[in-house]
Amino acid sequence: MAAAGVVATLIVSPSAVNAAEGPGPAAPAATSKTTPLRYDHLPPASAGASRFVLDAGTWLPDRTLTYRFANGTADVGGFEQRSAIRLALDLWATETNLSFSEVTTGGQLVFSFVTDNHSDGFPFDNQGGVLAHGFFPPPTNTTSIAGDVHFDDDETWSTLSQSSSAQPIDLRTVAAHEIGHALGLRHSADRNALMFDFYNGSHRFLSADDIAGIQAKYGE
Ligand SMILES: [Ca+2]
Ligand SMILES: [Ca+2]
Ligand SMILES: [Zn+2]
Ligand SMILES: [Zn+2]
Repeated sequence: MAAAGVVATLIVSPSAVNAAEGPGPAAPAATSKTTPLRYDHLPPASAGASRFVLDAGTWLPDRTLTYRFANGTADVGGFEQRSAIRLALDLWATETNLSFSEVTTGGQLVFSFVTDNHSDGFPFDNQGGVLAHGFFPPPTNTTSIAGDVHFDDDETWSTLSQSSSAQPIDLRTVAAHEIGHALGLRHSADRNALMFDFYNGSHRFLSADDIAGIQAKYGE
């Protein structure tokens, strides 16, 4: 976790940072619980894009990445929530030559549940709206926050499959999307991709576009 006061780079360009921090025209309002919700503050794929978009960050040459659970949510049991996140990691590991190893201190990908302002410059917004966020790898982020995933604990989290964007929110799906960012994928322009920017219920698989993206970055 970053020290208090550190403003991390969740997104790359200054214009994108401004869009994330203010109610800019590019940020659609998605406050109804029955309409798609934004996974995170990251901007959509730029106009003209048609598929996955790679961030410059990468964990290479590392191929075995470490992860840690910093805390949990009270919404579901500890075993179930950890399993959901491990299954989300496995989605990506299956399609690449990356593997993930759990650690109890440190860790490249650190998962935590937080609310409101949690000292990284990207405060959460109560229930609805933004669900989570994930931080790109180095060198996009040069502090330990690189690779970390924060879940908004003002959402009601579930480990059961969900057919809409209504509460509760499918932890496995949101974790899988944010892990995509933590590995260096930006939002895809492909509406069928897990890495499309809106959550509309469970998406517990990688689409062809997601697989093409992660393999473009890390190989098969
Ligand atoms: Ca980290
Ligand atoms: Ca929220
Ligand atoms: Zn996202
Ligand atoms: Zn955060």
